[in-house]
Amino acid sequence: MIEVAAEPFNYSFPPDKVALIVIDMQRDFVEPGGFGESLGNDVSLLRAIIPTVADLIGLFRIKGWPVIHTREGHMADLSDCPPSKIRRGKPSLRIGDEGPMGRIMIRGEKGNAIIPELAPIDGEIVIDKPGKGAFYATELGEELEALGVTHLVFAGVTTEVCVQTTMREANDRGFDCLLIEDATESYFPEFKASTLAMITAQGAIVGCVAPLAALEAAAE
Ligand code: C5J
Repeated sequence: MIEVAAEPFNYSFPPDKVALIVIDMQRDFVEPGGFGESLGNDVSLLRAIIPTVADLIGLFRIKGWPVIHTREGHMADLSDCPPSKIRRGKPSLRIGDEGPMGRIMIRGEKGNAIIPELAPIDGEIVIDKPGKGAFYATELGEELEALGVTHLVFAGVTTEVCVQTTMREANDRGFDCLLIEDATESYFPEFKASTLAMITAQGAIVGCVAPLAALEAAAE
């Protein structure tokens, strides 16, 4: 077992049963001109974590531990996008509209791609998800079962939406979860802080939280 100094207590994982899930580090959320910015958000906040996420992915690759990437997006005919989702918010561009990086939040468009700095390499699983959670309407559960994974490490954006939704369901499904706090971010710093507190409250009700340095030190 590898033991990481974490909150609210140390997080232990078997190195042959761990995987990293990098949530939605895609152009639509992280780059100017995407869905995130169309909602009025400052994407520079999210861009700040890119080097840390890259280092985290690098650690998993060096160790030979699985890396799984997710992308939030919809089919071109929007048949997997509930009308309520299209109506939400007050974006300057709605889901499916033509934007500076192709149609907003549509699979296969430039904006839906994972940013080049964190691009998946051959053999890494990429999950296309229509919802906020990465288990809903995807093959993620089956992929994890096939890998024999019991422990999940999380990174990505946004902390309180897609990261938290996925981590909560992973926790319900019996995975032992760790969120890398400097490899996740929100457009709203106060929401990130609240989410970290919610996750670790009540004896890690959703999971543990640690900085990348703690995982790196433990994995040496
Ligand atoms: C959002 C996400 N915030 N990836 N998506 O709509 O968190």
